[in-house]
Amino acid sequence: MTSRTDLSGFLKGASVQVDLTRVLLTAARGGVRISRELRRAGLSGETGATGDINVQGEAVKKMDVIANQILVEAFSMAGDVAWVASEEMEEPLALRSGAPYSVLFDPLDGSSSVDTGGSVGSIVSIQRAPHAGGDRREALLQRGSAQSAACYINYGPATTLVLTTGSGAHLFCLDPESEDFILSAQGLRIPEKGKLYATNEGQRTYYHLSTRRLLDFLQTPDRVDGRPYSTRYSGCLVTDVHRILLEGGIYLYPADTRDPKKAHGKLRLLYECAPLAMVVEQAGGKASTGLAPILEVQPTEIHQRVPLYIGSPREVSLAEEFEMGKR
Ligand code: AHM
Ligand code: MG
Repeated sequence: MTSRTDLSGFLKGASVQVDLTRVLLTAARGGVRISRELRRAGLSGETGATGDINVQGEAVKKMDVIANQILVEAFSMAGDVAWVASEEMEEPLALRSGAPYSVLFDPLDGSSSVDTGGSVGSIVSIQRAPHAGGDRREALLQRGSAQSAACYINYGPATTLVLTTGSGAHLFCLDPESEDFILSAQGLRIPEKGKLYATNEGQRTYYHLSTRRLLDFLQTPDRVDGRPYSTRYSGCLVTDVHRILLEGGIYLYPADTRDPKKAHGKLRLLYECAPLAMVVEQAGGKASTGLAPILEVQPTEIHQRVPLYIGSPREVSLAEEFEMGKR
């Protein structure tokens, strides 16, 4: 039998601080429980919508609520977590005064795919909590570059977890029997250039001219440059970014002209874009708003949205050139 390294053994071997290790293991255990619930959702009546609309103005799925409860409960019992903030909660929740970390998460990304058997994900950002606790909003509004760790879990044909603590990005697969995450690839490297792009092109009419010109470029044949690109879009950010991390290319959810209230696109900075940016950058990729690095954006609100261009360095730099009007 080949030797296996589980998540806990990996973090120990990598000399990750003990308290940060506990928080990451808590996130992973939450992911195992969510994975279990997802597999049973069709049998236990956990599909469909609750009828509620969340703080983002989006219909809440039953599995959104369950996944959120699982993570809030897990971090509540962890002891090392001062605050949690979630896509599904209007306000952050204070857990333990003086604890070293705050955790921000999207409990079930792409949840509209649950009822139709598509892949979904969880995204987790871990940042240092300020010593004195501080005002709840101020304390959590940290740049992505200040994150202590970030991870995502992709619930697909297999459940996979990719994490970083700032020393590379590492891939783990869930063993469904032992329910351990087993190291599958250490020090992931995203291809410098890819052949795929992921975006909701049905909304192209609403994209700014600069973005439409970028798409035109990606679609224009050029054998030497490897164009046209192919589209792969699942409707789940985690799944699409995971594919791009492994195969190269670019995911974009740009700003658009459709809804003045959402002039910055759809995706949330603190618990979607920043943690994915940390993971992808640790694998040698890039993440940008089109104008600036995602990790350098100073948040002003918990549920702040930003345009996102993420993936291989070549394609993200190209997208920046279009969005900055250099091409
Ligand atoms: P969610 O967190 O409410 O699921 O929203 C985020 C999702 C992403 O996973 C996905 O890439 C995007 O929204 C899809 O949006 P659209 O339907 O506009 O393409
Ligand atoms: Mg999401």
